[in-house]
Amino acid sequence: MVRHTSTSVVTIERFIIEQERMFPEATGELSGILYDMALAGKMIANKVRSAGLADILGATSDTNVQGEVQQKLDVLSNEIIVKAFDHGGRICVMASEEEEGIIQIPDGFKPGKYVLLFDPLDGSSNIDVNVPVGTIFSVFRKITRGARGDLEDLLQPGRRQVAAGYILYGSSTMMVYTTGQGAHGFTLDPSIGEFLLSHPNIQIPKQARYLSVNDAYEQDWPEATRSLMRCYRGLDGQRKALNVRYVGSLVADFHRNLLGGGVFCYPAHAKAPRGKLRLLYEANPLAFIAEQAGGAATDGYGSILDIDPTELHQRTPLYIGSKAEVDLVDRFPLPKFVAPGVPDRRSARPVPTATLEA
Ligand code: AFP
Repeated sequence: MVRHTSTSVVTIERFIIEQERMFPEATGELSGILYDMALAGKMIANKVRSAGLADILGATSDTNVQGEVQQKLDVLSNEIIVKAFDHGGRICVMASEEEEGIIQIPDGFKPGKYVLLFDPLDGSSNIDVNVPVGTIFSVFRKITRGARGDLEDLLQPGRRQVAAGYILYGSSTMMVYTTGQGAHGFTLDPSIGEFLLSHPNIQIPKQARYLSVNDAYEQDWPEATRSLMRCYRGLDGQRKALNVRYVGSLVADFHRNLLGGGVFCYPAHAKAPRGKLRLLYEANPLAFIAEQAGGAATDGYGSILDIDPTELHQRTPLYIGSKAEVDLVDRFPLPKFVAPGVPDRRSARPVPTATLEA
């Protein structure tokens, strides 16, 4: 048995290689995607850390496809990730929360067999006040036949993800990812510029401590949502109240609940009938990690991972975290909010379980 000392640290590279060896047929391409994401994360961390110094704070005049004002760091982070992946021959098509359409691999570069979706800098409205932000990513296998990837490759149910993760730019920078073999966390050691294994095989505590929800929307919630929140807060006299913690930066809220036990809720409400968060860039990847850590994620009607997406920027209500807390949602029959013209489809197709490599 290897005794871990200060000189026998496990770098993210070593960990990925060791996981890859469990799959003799692995080509190393998925591992390459994870390294590239770790590298992009380090570059973004560097920009986030020096944001106040480099005069790159504040909003640009551009708005993204969701109609939100883009921060300069969103634009930079988006560019960093696109450039980290557009030439490596591993990815055939990408989609970003910050871009309206699909992102094709430029002519002259070979498209690969994987598909990447990402939110380059989630929670960016928090940057100006020095609150943690994060990058979230999701990887699928290409399913269409052409050399290039297309929309169909990007619109797959989350259950088909082969890898997903996030990078949290907090008091330290951490990367948490899964390839379907557990969820593992790595902390960036800035003195050597390496992500080191710090949280192997994360298990979300069964006993939840935290409730994360923005209850400024309470007036717009349907009655069932109000009752659910009263239950979480112990106001119905049935259980002990959860502590309320809400950063307003999904990665930070999710990460705290993943390590400490809890549930994050972003319900649908009258003014946001499908919620706010995006299925492909936020809910799916975090749901994959939550399930791998023994937790769960639902939109109130079924597992997030079984939703068959119809649009790139589709939104979804989200309840995610410790399993017992997420299961509680089923006891409160939430009214079905479906945007006009958008069928609310669950995948009827059987989907393969994620493995490290095809
Ligand atoms: P921004 O990227 O605009 O800051 O939005 C962050 C976010 O998508 C997610 O990270 C938060 O959990 C959620 O929105 C907060 O939304 P509310 O301000 O409506 O609570």
